[in-house]
Amino acid sequence: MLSHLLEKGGPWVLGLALLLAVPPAALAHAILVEASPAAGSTVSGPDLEIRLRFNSRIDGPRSHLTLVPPGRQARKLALGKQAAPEVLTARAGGLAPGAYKLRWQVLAADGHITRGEVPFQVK
Ligand SMILES: [Cu+2]
Repeated sequence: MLSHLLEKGGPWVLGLALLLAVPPAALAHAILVEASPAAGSTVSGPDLEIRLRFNSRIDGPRSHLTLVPPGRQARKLALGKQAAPEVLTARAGGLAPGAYKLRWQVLAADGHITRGEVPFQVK
């Protein structure tokens, strides 16, 4: 099909095809665009639904969410089934009031790993 298009459209179609096939790498890194809980927010415990949305597809099985409770050891969270390719969800229970950090490390579709932290409070 592509060769057929190339015969008709010539170099212009080839240029477009290359543009679509090779997005700039910088755009394909996973960047967090939406977090629940939001960074700096205060949420009610003790149970928490976590949802992170990124700007690109995430390889769920090779991505990690870790919760750092106040003054205690970080715990790895089990990820829920991905509702969408760019969304990660998890559930945390039994959260005492205090300052928490949600650490994320994700593998994007372009093979690059990015990580970050979302600080929030539980009341
Ligand atoms: Cu990348």
